[in-house]
Amino acid sequence: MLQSALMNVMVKAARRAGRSLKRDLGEIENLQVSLKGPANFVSLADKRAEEMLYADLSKARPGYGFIGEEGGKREGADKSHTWIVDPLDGTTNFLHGIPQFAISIGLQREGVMIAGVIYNPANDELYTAERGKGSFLNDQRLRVAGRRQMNECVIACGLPHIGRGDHELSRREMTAIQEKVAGLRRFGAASLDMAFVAAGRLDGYWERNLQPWDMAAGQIILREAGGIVSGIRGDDDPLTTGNVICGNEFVHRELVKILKPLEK
Ligand code: 2AM
Ligand code: CA
Repeated sequence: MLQSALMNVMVKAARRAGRSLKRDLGEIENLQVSLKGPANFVSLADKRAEEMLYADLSKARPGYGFIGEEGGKREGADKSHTWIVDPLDGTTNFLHGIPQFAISIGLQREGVMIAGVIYNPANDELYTAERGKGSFLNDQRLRVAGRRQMNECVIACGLPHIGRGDHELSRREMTAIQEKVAGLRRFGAASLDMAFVAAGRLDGYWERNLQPWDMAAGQIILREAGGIVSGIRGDDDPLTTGNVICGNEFVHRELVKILKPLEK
């Protein structure tokens, strides 16, 4: 696959930070047995990965703004471009040695996502997309699944964490969806859930209370794979509302139909 200069920069940065996370994952597996656990170690791993990404991306594209989960917003001289970066999405999985986590890098120009990379270093799966050029998993072109019967669909969700979000609402949502679909899943890394929908592994996905860096890269990867992405209301922007529903056109519409009325 011929890669643009921009995609080269993003992929190289993701792979370097990914090598660091993968080394740290090995260490974490040893720390599980200690009483103190790996929590502090993970927080360092996370920060180290973000600093690597910031160093590589800002060196290659000086002046672009940078929004990262760990370091907050860093302004640059170029006001039209902003990186939106999660150095470690799926932190809880990583902490427990579960190999479902990723680095997520999105690039926004004038408020529109123009490129995205999601990389899981544990299994070396690299998802990429640029506006108008399609989505890829490694070298393979992606397309969302074509299912139109909800009872054949496998749908993923996210659940609010302890002390966050509306747990009662999430239970109502799960009950409503569970009764209509072939399978409900909860993987714990929003960026990869979106990438899985783009790859046709999942038919749809929804979650509330997310941050822009959880979804920025996923949004363009999904759209370039022919998927529909919105907030829970069906026509709102997930990066603004923090809520996301995605799937093919049919599944997206069905999920909105089921979930929207549950909001009070
Ligand atoms: P994170 O691992 O980078 O925090 C899991 O449902 C998804 O929710 C993950 O993508 C996770 O990203 C995200 N998330 C957002 N806010 C969170 C929080 N306060 N605690 C844990 N996960 C959170
Ligand atoms: Ca995240």
